[in-house]
Amino acid sequence: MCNKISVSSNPFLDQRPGTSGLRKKVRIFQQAHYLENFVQAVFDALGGVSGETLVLGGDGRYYNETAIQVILKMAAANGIKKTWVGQNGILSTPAASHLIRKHQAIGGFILSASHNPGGPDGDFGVKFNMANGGPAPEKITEAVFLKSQQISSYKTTVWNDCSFSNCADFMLDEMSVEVIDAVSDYSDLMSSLFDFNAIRSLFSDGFSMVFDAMHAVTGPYATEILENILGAAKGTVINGQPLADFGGGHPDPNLTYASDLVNILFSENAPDFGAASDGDGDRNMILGRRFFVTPSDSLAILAANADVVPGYKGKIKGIARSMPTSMAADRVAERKAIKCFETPTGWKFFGNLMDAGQVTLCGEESFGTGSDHVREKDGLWAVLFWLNILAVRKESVESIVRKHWAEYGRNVYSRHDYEEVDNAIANKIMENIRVKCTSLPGKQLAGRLVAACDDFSYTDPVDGTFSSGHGLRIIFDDGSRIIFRLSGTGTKGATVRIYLELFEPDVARHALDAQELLQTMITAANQLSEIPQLTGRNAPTVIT
Ligand code: G16
Repeated sequence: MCNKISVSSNPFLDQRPGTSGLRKKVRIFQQAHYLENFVQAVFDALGGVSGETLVLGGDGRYYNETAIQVILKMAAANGIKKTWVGQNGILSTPAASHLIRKHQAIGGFILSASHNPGGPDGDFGVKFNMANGGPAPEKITEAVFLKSQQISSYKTTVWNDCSFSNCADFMLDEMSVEVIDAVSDYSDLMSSLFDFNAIRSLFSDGFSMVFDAMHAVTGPYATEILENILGAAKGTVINGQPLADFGGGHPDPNLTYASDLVNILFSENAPDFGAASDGDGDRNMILGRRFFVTPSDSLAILAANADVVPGYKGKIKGIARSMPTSMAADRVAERKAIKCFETPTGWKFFGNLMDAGQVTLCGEESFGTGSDHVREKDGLWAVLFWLNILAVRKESVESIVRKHWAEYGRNVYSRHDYEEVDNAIANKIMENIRVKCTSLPGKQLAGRLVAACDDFSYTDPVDGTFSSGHGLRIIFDDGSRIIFRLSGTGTKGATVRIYLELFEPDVARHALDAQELLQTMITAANQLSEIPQLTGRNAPTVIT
């Protein structure tokens, strides 16, 4: 008897992937055929997947398991020969990227809405990563969208739901399924990159840290690597149990949402080091004792200190950063005479550069750092990189950052987010700025001379693909920048992001607070965008 069936369906008009896959409210994904249509559109856009291997897992949020059952049955009906699934359906995004590469899969579905809240009223997401382990590039996501608009049916298998609670092999119709413990694969990869013995000694010498897993996917990975393998004190990992609704929290590792960690690190008896990761384990926040490291500075510092890390010593071919990320890393690249690339926001733009061997380290201001060990940003990897540096340099986080600023100058940086703005108002804000920008070059703004204004576009240096509309830039003659951009990852209204950066070479001023140093630029950005008038808000939702 044939268990494969075809089910009739009609297109949904809203299945164009954003910055990182298709992210929507859970209730949207729960509509009949919604998930199925998107998954079939992916298989169709790939030109068929018969005989191929697939990786499947998610961050464990609400709807993860239901979606896995759906996708597995569809994978079998579409002719996939083997699927690797994370135990309990859980894989962190970097672990999934690693498995795709390791098993030479055609790609993998990663089920996550990253740092967005979960639960029945929260968000869900589906992202497809390609055979290189990285997020599908724009030409594929556009092809998926087109297929989703033409769809009339999808393929699935009539089969009972499977269990993923134990590591096991079984057949789903003609497809082999292997449920694996992804933590051990990932920790092996980490031990091949970092000096685990040095980090073990650091902890045995009394170094203290707190890692906030935010009830998201990194808990089991962090507990195994930090506490069990590296010997950090029990209890180092807090909020370590993954929960379908992240304990009601917002699993976004920044100063606002990782407040448990921030309170500990800014308290009287703060530990030496603090870190957090997000819903799917690809983001990271780094804190020293009463000290916050901006993601842009973190990238620059990892690059500057890469030679103390075994997996990277003498191996940094180049660095890439997204356009709104501060130019701190550019200074390191210049000093080390290595290439530096500026890409649009979205990890998918780094893939070609890494595949072509042009860059080793990549980073984004949105708490993303990673390297060519996988094709995703990697939260725990960044934490281990920092631990390796701390183990060798034996200095505090603050001292390492201040010495870095003293050597290279400080790229003072901040991002102001206005979340859940009405879409029409957000578009008006961007349009206002766009119009004003045409006459700004040559004029003074925030006490600086405006050198240029544009809407950032990018031509991929490897395959020549052109991509536009990635953010309005005001660039001053001293290199300072104000950038306005709409987020591509929100699921409710629009998020307006304002990125502010200035260069401060004067060490005496490095001790000052970033908001204070950026104040004239903040005022200018508000006046130009008219955000207070148009939104009725007098402060951003989140400042990082
Ligand atoms: C995703 C992308 C990142 C991007 C971030 C923010 O991260 O992978 O490359 O920087 O979104 O994007 P936006 O500014 O458009 O909201 P994640 O961690 O959400 O997958």
